[in-house]
Amino acid sequence: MRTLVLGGDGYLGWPTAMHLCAAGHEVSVVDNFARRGYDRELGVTTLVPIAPLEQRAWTWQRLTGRRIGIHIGDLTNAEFTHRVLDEVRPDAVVHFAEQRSAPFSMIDQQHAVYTQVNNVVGTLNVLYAIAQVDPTIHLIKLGSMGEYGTPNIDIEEGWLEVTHKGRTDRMLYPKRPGSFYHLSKVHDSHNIEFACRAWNLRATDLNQGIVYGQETSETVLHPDLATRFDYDAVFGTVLNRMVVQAACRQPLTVYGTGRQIRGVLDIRDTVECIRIAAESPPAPGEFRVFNQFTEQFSVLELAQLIARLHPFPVRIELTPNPRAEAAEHYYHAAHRGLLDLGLRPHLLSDTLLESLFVIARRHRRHADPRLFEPTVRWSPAADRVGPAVQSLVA
Ligand code: NAD
Ligand code: USQ
Repeated sequence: MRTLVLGGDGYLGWPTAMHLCAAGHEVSVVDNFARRGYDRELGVTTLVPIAPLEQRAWTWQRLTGRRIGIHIGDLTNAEFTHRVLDEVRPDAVVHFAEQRSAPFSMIDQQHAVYTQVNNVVGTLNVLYAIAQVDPTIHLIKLGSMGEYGTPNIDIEEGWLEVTHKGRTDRMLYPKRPGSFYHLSKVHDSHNIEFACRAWNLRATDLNQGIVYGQETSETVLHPDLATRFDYDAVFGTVLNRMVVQAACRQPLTVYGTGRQIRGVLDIRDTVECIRIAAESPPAPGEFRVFNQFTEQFSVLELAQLIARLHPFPVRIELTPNPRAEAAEHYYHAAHRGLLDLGLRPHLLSDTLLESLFVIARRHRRHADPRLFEPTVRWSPAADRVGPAVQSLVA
């Protein structure tokens, strides 16, 4: 297969590109290095050092004899996006290339607008490029479990059969997300479903849970092939953050009561889910949705698991929740689709012991404990509106 990975310099995009290449795909990646730019803006760095994209691809080719093509550019540029698809002519496009932090999208108006323009316009350009270059290309789009929010009914895989006043229809599952970032994913999902219906495109929307871990079979081959590992309060996700907090002998920051429940998965399962989805495409016109997570925990349970397994004593600290989210709620989400296609999940407790604690310990001297403190609140900052919005979007 020929596969184009958008966002191929990112935490998940780079390991996925190598995983698909190792599985025999002919792989090219696209990135505009926006993520490395957010690091500079926020004054944060990945715990594990990462090589420049060209060096990653060069080392990969030297070690495996397989080439990963690189295209540098911004998906919000329609002409660039169309040109890359036309040049590569892929069978599948894997789309990771979005601003993916909920706190980043809630910093202020400027960051909310940037997030939605970057994500929604980028995805629209990808849809147009596919429709114009070759409508049989399979779009595999990374969505988020957070699109659903925490409804008081079971969460289905994308679709819900609704009976209303005696009539029944199959409808997109109603969404109630918790940040402007998560909302951008909802807007994407609606745009993609419409393009499948109106233009007969084929797409898989992967509503992924929170990813943990840093190592895959390919990233461990050489330090140049490592992927990033964020632990700061804006881009660090809860599990990766808490593992680094434990290694630095700092308290684990549980927001609120810690009773909020989330689906999680190992980074090795992410890359495998993408391979599985790419190699079994949906029919033309189909908008297929999978809920991509393997286990679910409350945030407090995650902290307690880390505390129980960690080699040194760990303190858990309940801190006031900077986010607006349900403190306690029902949570039961279907996630059969990928298991039915053959996914064999890794378990969090094994990954903590075999890999995550070791990585955090090895790199803990690079960690800046000031970055553990949550800095972004969900209430709107009154002091930053107006012209700055334009500059970030531009
Ligand atoms: P990341 O920020 O590490 O990677 C995203 C990459 O896309 C970056 O390299 C960035 O430079 C690039 N990018 C962003 N906007 C772009 C644009 N306009 N043009 C070209 N490139 C652009 O994020 P990640 O953690 O690898 O996440 C990848 C995807 O998976 C995202 O869409 C995210 O929403 C989704 N996801 C991530 C997680 C997680 O826990 N990390 C969980 C669920 C879903
Ligand atoms: N949390 C803490 N302490 C922390 C950090 C987070 O208690 O130090 C809590 C948050 O309040 C939240 C939960 O942990 O309830 C998850 O937060 P997170 O930052 O790990 O995850 P989230 O903001 O939801 O975003 C991450 C990725 C995003 C992806 C999403 C999947 O950044 O790209 O879409 O996970 S999901 O959560 O399923 O929507």
